[in-house]
Amino acid sequence: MKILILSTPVGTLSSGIGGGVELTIYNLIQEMQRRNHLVKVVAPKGSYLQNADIVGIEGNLHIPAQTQTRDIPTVMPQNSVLGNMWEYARQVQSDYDVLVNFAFDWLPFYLTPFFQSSIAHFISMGSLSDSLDHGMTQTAQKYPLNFGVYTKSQANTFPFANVCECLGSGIDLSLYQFRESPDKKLAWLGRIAPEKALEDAVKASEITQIPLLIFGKIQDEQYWHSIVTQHHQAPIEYKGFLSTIDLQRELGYCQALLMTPRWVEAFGNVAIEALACGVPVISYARGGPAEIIDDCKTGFLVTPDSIEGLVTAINRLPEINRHDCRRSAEQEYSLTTWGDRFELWLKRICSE
Ligand code: HBI
Repeated sequence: MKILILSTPVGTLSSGIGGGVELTIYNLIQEMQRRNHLVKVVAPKGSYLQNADIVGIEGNLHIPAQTQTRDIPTVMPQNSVLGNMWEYARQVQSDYDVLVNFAFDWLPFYLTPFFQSSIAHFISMGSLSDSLDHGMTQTAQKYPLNFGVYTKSQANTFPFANVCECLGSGIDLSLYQFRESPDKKLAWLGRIAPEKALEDAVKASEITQIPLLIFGKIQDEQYWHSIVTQHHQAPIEYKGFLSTIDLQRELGYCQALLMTPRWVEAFGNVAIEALACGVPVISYARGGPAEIIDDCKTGFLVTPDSIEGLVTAINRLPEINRHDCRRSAEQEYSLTTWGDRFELWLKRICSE
């Protein structure tokens, strides 16, 4: 197949602003190229990914949807990079068998019937706004095969849940080293922004006095600053936004990964990255992580927003066998298994 991937308009690829979508797009390129498909990516100018053929497009970035309230109207910034990306796609569409949209924005859904080429929509988050839900639902009614999501719990946040193809996720397991014996420290990993509720993990670290290593892009400076000032006693250490190789090396020495999503996390790639290193995952029982963690076997599912629940789970970590964590990543989340599902989904859309 000849595949054109259209990225998220909130940031350049490799900036970290795109969160899990950046990893998903990177993995999709690798996996489809490995299967001898031709892959090209359209993304905001300045984007970079290893061995990817990227067309950089000028224009203004979009506001991240998760920072807005549900009732926001559809907004198109002046000289929108998304508008320019889809104008490019319109011009070249006949060179491709399928376009894969990763933007969580109204425009690509609205444009679908205007294009001759098939457009596969990969939805990267749970429902965030009524206007976008409406736009997506209208397109889903016309193109019921064309909506891919990570998980069932993510799909269930949308009115068109019944037509969503649950594709899960996957990582290149060869990049992650299993580590048997950890140091006495915990990890938190992700975009540092309010919907990820880092403050809960910091409070758990304060109570247990176990050092917490924090990895990820500081997306909301003010939010980060408020955490640091309110918890200056907490044994936390910010490690920055690391490459996969460096991240997995540090992550592997942790007793567990804490996941504290305030929202319905669509998947939680960080969970399978931890499992791949043999690191158990303790998470609020909501969204993607609740479908990834095998409770009491590869980690613990905790009552959402309960700090004491996190602390109780941390004290139960000796019950977990770290080999079970690595094994579950190998069985469920290899790149090839995920690539098979994604390729099949695209082939079905091409042949419709
Ligand atoms: N917000 N408006 C908008 N558009 C996106 O494509 C988008 C977003 N917020 C976050 C996001 N995409 C993804 O990177 C998430 O997976 C983090």
